[in-house]
Amino acid sequence: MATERTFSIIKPDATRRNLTGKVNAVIEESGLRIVAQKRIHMTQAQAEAFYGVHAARPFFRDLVTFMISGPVVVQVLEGENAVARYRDVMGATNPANAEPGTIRKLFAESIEANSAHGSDSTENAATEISYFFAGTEIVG
Ligand code: IDP
Ligand code: MG
Repeated sequence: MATERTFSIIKPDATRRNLTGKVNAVIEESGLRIVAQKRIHMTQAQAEAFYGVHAARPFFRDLVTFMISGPVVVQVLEGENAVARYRDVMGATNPANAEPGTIRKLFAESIEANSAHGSDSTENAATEISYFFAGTEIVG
């Protein structure tokens, strides 16, 4: 299996509750490496563009409002099969359906305020990483 990179966001519900370190501990204990990381406050335009694929979904406006409600931590994670592995480490979108020990089961407040984002394909990972990071900011 190849070494991959995936894109992660620690969402505003988690930064608000001072959980950045606890989320990062779950990531690192899974074996994934945090090879880039910064704390930012997304603009509305950034959040709308990032979640543009969901523009037609009924929850889109609320999701954008939530994502700009406070700071987030954007990250690049690296490891074997990182895209699929981080999806497993995060758990199901709805924390009620997430496996024990996953970030969303441990920390999420709701299906919307679910503490973490992770790319769903290697193609989307590359797009999402380049949206927030310059190549020189990623240090394996
Ligand atoms: P994912 O984050 O597990 O990939 P997506 O379906 O891509 O889930 O949805 C993106 C984000 O939109 C979710 O992480 C969550 O914050 C929010 N979301 C998804 N479904 C719902 C919903 O039914 N109600 C409210 N928010 C939702
Ligand atoms: Mg998704």
